[in-house]
Amino acid sequence: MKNFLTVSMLLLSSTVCAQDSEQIKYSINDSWIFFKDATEKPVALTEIGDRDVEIVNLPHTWNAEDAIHGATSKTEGFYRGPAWYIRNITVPSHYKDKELYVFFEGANQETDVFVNGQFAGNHIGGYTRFVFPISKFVKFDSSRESAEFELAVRVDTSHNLDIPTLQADFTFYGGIYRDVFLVATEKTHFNIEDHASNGIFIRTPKVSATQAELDVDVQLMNSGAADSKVKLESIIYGPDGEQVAAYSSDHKLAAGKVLTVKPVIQPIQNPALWSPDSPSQYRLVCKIYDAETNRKLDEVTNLFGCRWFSFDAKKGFFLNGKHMKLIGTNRHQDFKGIGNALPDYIHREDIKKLKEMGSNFLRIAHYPQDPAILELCDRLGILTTVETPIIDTISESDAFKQNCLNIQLEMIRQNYNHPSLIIWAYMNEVLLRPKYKDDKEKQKVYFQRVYEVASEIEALTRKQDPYRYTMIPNHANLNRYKETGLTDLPMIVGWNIYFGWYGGKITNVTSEMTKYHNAIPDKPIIVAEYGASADPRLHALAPVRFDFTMEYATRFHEEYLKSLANLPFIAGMNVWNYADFGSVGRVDTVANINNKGLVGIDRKPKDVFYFYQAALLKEPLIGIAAKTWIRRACVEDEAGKGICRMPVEVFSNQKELELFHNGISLGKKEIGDHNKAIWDVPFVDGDNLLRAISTTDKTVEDFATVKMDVYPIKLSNFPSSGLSLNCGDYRFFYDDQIDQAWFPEKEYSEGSWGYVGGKVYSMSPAPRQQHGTSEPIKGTHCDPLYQTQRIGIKQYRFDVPPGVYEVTLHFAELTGQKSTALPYELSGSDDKKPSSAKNRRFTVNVNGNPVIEQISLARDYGSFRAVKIKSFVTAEAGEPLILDFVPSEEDAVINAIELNKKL
Ligand code: GCB
Ligand code: CA
Repeated sequence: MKNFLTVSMLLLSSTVCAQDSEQIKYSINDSWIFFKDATEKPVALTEIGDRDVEIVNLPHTWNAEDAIHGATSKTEGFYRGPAWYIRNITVPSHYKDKELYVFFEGANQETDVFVNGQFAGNHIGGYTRFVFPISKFVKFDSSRESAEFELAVRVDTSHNLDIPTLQADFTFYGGIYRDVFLVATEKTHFNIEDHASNGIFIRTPKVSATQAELDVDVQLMNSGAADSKVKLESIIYGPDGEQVAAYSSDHKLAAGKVLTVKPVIQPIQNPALWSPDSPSQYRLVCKIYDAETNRKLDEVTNLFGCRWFSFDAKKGFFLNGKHMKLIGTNRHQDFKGIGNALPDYIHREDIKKLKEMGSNFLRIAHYPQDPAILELCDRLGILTTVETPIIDTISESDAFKQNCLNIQLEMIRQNYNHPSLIIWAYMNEVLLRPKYKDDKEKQKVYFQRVYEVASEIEALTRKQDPYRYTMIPNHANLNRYKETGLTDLPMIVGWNIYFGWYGGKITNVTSEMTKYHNAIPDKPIIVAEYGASADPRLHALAPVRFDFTMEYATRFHEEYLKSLANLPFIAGMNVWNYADFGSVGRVDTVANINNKGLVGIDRKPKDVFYFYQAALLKEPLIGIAAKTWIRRACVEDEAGKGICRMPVEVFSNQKELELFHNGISLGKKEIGDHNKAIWDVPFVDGDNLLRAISTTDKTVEDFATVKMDVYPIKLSNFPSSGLSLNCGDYRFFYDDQIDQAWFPEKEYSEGSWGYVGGKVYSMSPAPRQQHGTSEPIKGTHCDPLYQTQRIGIKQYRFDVPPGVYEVTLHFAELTGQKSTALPYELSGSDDKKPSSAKNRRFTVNVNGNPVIEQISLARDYGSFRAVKIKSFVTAEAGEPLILDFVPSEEDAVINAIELNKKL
């Protein structure tokens, strides 16, 4: 251990005596009776009657299933409303001398708690913790060993104009979706009633390499009816577990009161500094003893770190005097199939993954998350910013403002001691959808109100915590935020930018951000969001903006990382988002999912994850991008050779790599721009094993297996996989549910196969996507196949050997009434006017015989619905298979085709 404090150090011997007591805290997550019901009065277990109940364990959300509609609708069936959780709790009789609490880590969004039918408390806000004392509602009978009580919890997610979040691009899963605990303390204890904190607030106002000053508030609470005298012990342990110092003080506590004391703590000499590379944590253990009996009444441990940091508008971020570019991601808190009701294991795994990716920064957005998140960031060394969920818009009511302030205060009090936490943020893109578009005067008043609410939150935050920074993250509308004053208020301005995704170009990032910096030259900037969607099922060799391919997302991030890392005034940057997340109301290639994650909602890495890992991680690493695209279809390069060359990108932080394909070396390559090397791999039909190896520093390798369906140019040898063709599209599609690879269409050429005539369907005027539609398609999970279409198709021709063939034609009418407007639109809106479907009618003849006659997609199936029609044809020797599309009204269309040989 470093320098011991000798002057004020007391040698305390805390011999444990039999009656010693600490708070008892255990989860009460299991076996709750759950039902949806609007009643406001608590229902007793005996009164449940024939209600439709379920027995559930916490964490729980009632939206795990209805948040995922597949592609049936945008928000239809998504339950927002009240529901009840009820269970019985049994405690030992001696708890009658204790103070009982029920402690919630989070329930979305308004909660009322009743004990034995009596109201115990109400909490507003879906993302912060809360605690209610409940002793007075529990009846103890000393003749019995135990006491029982009924806990009834009403949770309500109804849209409430007074409660943030009002609207946002993520799913508002309802329920008690984090742990709930029963807490039993002695009558004298640390005050957990201060916004569900643990009653101890540690500040490190002045830290240097030689010394760290501590300023600690300890809140002692006497819940009893009599005054008490206590001794407070505060012991500091170093990162190595050795005791650094210990202090003791005596206090008198008035009955029913809280006393805040500041133990005199000497500065820590030569502190082990906390940083991402070396996240050394100190431990402050506080104990309360009964002054007379010396019985221990309570004990609480807090970890803290010694570090200092600053943001400079020109030079960026400094930690412990050293410059550091903050690079990382944002994170939402949901997971595939379980909504936001995550076991802590997943929270921890996420932070571990972020560390494995090499990131040093996390924006916990758009709301405070499970305690496990900050705990692990502290321990693994990831700097963080956390914020309250005031998003897109505000209500002008005083109740709304009050709720915002209260949630901000809860967030601060509950997360006060984390060394990883450096920024308190609030209000994400709050001017995205300003009200009163058509009444400029009224709008001005609204903007003033936004400013007023923001300035009160800012003042509260600075007062609560003078040693951290504040931030407001805005969308890329520089002038609007500047004019409203929202860029003046916080200490850091955050910008959420999507140049090259929703609009603009990725190559403009440098010039745009330079403009932003020059406009507000004295404010530190964090690019709090940037990202592009990627559906792991979609791939393209020449990707374009807004096409949802894995390859476009990789290009996007390569460009952003290069641009932003080179701008000294950008202090930090956070990818939007670490993982794909649920967003009821969003429609992209996967309905109800925002897929801008570096990993999927199931946490499977995408190519971009490996790109960042190679760029950021110090430990030797190789990541073959191909391993995320495990099943493909392609056409052989040369007739009869059975080989199809495709580029394979390999990311690495090593100098040189060698790639092997099915055991054969494809040569060594130097890692170039964007931490990668590219090989042209001669894929063969069936399994292709790729192995990349580097022996520069030490041996590192990575493997990938790609299963390829190589389609012959001439069908004389008809492939056993059949042909699966995605029409009107240049993208490869992989149906991961049934492991089927779809090849983008190709044009017919003599002796081969493909389409004749028609063009790629695109909407006019073209919205963000340059071809097809992004409307969800009903009746399929393969939306991208049906969202794209060849229109005006004349013919599909296959020069096949004789046999019986199965032809499956896939259609969807892409005109007509769309689903309801998005609750969230980033910049303006796509065409939302009701439009009627084209009344197209056409016949498909195969070798002259109609297999589909006078089909009208709109009339027979409706718009935006997948239609699959299968039929059989015989091709005689020397006879090709020709599908003629004959329109009677409007153009004929085709969205995808499958061809298989049966006999
Ligand atoms: C934003 C929002 C975020 C969205 C994101 C997107 O600017 O802050 O909530 O999810 O854009 O993906 O459009
Ligand atoms: Ca298609």
